[in-house]
Amino acid sequence: MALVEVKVPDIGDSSDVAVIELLVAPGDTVKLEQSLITVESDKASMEIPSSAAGVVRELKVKIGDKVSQGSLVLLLESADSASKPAPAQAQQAPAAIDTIANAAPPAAASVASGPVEVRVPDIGDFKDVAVIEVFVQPGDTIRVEQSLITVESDKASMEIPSSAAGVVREMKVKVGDKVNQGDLLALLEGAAPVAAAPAAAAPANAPAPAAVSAPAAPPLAAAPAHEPTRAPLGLPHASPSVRKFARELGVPLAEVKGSGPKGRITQEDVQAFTRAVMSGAQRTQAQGAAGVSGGGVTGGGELNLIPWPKVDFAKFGPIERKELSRIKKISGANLMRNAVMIPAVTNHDDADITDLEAFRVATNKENEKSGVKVTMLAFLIKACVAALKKFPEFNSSLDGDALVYKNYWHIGFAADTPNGLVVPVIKDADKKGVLQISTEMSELAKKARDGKLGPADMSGATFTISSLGGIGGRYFTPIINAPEVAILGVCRSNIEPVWNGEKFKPRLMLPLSLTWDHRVIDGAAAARFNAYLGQILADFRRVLL
Ligand code: CAO
Repeated sequence: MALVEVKVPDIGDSSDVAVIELLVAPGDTVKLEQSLITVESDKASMEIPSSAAGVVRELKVKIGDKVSQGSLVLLLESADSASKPAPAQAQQAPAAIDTIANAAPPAAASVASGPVEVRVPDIGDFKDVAVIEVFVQPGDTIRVEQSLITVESDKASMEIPSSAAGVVREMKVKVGDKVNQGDLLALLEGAAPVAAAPAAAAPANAPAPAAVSAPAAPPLAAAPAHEPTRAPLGLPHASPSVRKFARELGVPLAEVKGSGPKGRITQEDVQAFTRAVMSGAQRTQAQGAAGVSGGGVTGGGELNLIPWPKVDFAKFGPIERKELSRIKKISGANLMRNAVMIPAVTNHDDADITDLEAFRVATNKENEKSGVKVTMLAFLIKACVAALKKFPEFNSSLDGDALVYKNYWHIGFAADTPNGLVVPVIKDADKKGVLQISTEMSELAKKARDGKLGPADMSGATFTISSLGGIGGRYFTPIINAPEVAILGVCRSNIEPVWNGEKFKPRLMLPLSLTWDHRVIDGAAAARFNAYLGQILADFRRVLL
């Protein structure tokens, strides 16, 4: 067990930058390159990554401290005695961020006549950074250096300023686009020439750079057509990791009150906001607009819910309070939205899987040596693909007044983990055999239990199956995983007496519960889907038809 000093790596010209956030505490296990602290200069927020993996023994900085390259951040107990003070890769990250923050961009070509192109300046090593906010719109008059957009990587958020002044004729990017150096951002009219470029970036919500080194600030080219519709620096004040956290929870950051220095929004603020919304104590603006506020439905469609009951449980007996896991917080917010917003109906049915179960048992016997074990869920995935192909609206999503039919069949399956429910996805299940699906399922289920699923493992599902068959139960009403439009719940199969026209025969029956979105699917279609699924499971050769 070696003790490793983790220091601030090369952060370029920035020195004496303020520590505004501590992202780890003594006792935490950190991975190589995991963000340890957030620092803020007058140009950018940046997260300082760890140069080694291990357990934090002691933090050597606190909020408000000023740090520079070489400042000791923390002491780490590293299992790897060969740990170097700072692997090259880890050293690079903040340096690159600094490049973004300070590089003088090759500003757009600036000519007085005709539209002027404003492009993304030099943003160092960063590629494909996401546009998370657009501050201006066509018709806005902007000054040189005025922030046009905010981009965000996983380590920094930064505002991209305009290299010229003028009236915005056209914005060439929108929220969600990925941009790189040189990409066209906007066309300006009546723009004045610019001698040199402004600084490349300013931190989200930080004060605007006081002065630009090179250019003689050009005069505003024209009288304003109208002022921009929002303050250019109105972006909520939060670090990239807090922004990411808020996005995962679906929390509108602009509505969260920051309790950190200078009103900065912390992770705790986002959690408190989520708790308040979940408990009904607070509404988001979107909920307000949608009329979701609580209990019974009034004539106008407003849900006038009474507040969530607040009970002092300790009055009745001993209690213990435990924070919900991160997964539960995220899935809770999603489940809540899906339960409230989707007019969902559930059909229950049974499928005769007597022959299929015999085939499954025989297959497992044959494959004993290969180590691939097939459970009923793998057959169900394959059977659902066949049913989804026959009833394509079950494999669609609502987009306003239109339905988007997907010509790919990615099946999600709910997996129970110590930290809560996750839904890994078997991609292109139509192209895979039951053995391959079983292999992928067990790999994904293991990753889920180990907390190692990445976003790619859990995205893109077109339909979801939630199987409680290994545990028990009879029927249940699963909640649709929006934007999907249906979900199949499966419980434990039982031997039951089934009338064959002459006598009762013992058959293995599998309980199916199909929940569907009534805006997209009708009851008759749902009954047909279940019946067809039952036919396939009763005679799996139908999958080939
Ligand atoms: N009927 C009877 N037995 C069943 C069955 C069914 N429908 N489905 C599975 N089984 C059996 C399996 O054959 C296996 O038996 P053996 O141990 O004798 O071989 C046993 O139950 C355990 O199966 P499993 O659960 O490990 O495997 P699976 O492929 O069925 O499911 C997974 C995998 C990851 C989906 C499951 O482990 C899981 O997490 N299920 C919970 C999902 C959940 O929480 N859903 C609720 C969502 S709503 O809150």
